[in-house]
Amino acid sequence: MGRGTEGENEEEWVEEGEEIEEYEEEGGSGRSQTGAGLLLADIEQDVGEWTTFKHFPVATQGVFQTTFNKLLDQGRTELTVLLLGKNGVGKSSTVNHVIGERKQKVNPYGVSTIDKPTAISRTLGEFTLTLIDTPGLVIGDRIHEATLNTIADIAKEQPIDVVLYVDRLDIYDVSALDKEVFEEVSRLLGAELWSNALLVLTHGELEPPKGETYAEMVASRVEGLQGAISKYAGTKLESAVIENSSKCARNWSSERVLPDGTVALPNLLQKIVELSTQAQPYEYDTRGKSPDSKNKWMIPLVFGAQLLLKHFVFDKCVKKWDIYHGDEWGPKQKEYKDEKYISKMKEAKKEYLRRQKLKQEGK
Ligand SMILES: Nc1nc2c(ncn2[C@@H]2O[C@H](COP(=O)(O)OP(=O)(O)OP(=O)(O)O)[C@@H](O)[C@H]2O)c(=O)[nH]1
Ligand SMILES: [Mg+2]
Repeated sequence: MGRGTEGENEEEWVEEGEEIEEYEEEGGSGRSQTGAGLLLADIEQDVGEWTTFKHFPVATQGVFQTTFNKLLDQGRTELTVLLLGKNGVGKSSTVNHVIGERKQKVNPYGVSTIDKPTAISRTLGEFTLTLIDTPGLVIGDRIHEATLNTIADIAKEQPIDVVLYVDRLDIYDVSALDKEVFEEVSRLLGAELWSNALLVLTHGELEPPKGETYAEMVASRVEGLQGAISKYAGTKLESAVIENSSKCARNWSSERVLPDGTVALPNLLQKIVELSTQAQPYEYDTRGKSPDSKNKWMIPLVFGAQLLLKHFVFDKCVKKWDIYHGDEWGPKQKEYKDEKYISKMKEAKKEYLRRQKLKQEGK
């Protein structure tokens, strides 16, 4: 195993703490289509042949081809993957890593740009892979709802096969902000999104703390996030670790390998494809999710339930109450049992009827 950039036509890596360089587009495959042929007005799309594919290590190319062929055998010619996560966790770096181009702007950690979501599609033979990169989900210490709403708009028109929920491996706790992110994602996009989600942990080339193995360190980070997300997802998300740095250790085939020997990129792609064959694509369904229309669809149901409740429960209770306790003139009324009172009432009624009769006879 070695280190360095040989073997791949590497993107220029923006290491943490480095100055942001003016972003330059990689020559070659992509044609930027800003404004034309967009999925939506507020997303940029870049579509092109995957000409840089040949720059991947040969072994990686083999895994990608075999994996895409599996989908083609099932009649699937496209795979759409959306990346989601807080700011600076490595979403754009992961996009660049997977397509093998320095396409998406990568910022030093802590410096965020509120960009539009960008869809990058690369076609290899009959197969097209689309990656949708999104801006970070947090502004200051608040959730960036506008990003989530834009994602909802995208997913209304473009079914998403797999969502990559990206976070960093080298953070050891699940914060209150993380929990808020999971809650808001579930509220605004619908908890069903998690059925299509894979947990992706960047910064995978990490030394475990003393007394812990690499596998234990990864497991504890994964379990922490899985636990917090499962409150909404109902299940534990599958996970994959990735190292986006070009300085990562490599195997004999020049592929980046994690400290536990996992060949990171092919492993990520295989997990993505596996998940895409297990779950129906995620499509945003407006019912009950947007704050404006939230629960409106329930109104007729609630009205129906109220009618049934009145008919089967409330009316019956009132009737029962009347039978046992009597209403104003019911059988349990005190006066009702008073013989004198009853005969007095009877007399009054007789007198009333007699007068009515006389009135009718004109007397
Ligand atoms: N060492 C290492 N650095 C990484 C890795 N992934 C990303 N980085 C660095 O982390 C910083 C942020 O990466 P980005 O890809 O811009 O993160 P992002 O999630 O797209 O950020 P926003 O778009 O601002 O939300 C950059 O300095 C990257 O170079 C990784 O796997 N390993
Ligand atoms: Mg980014």
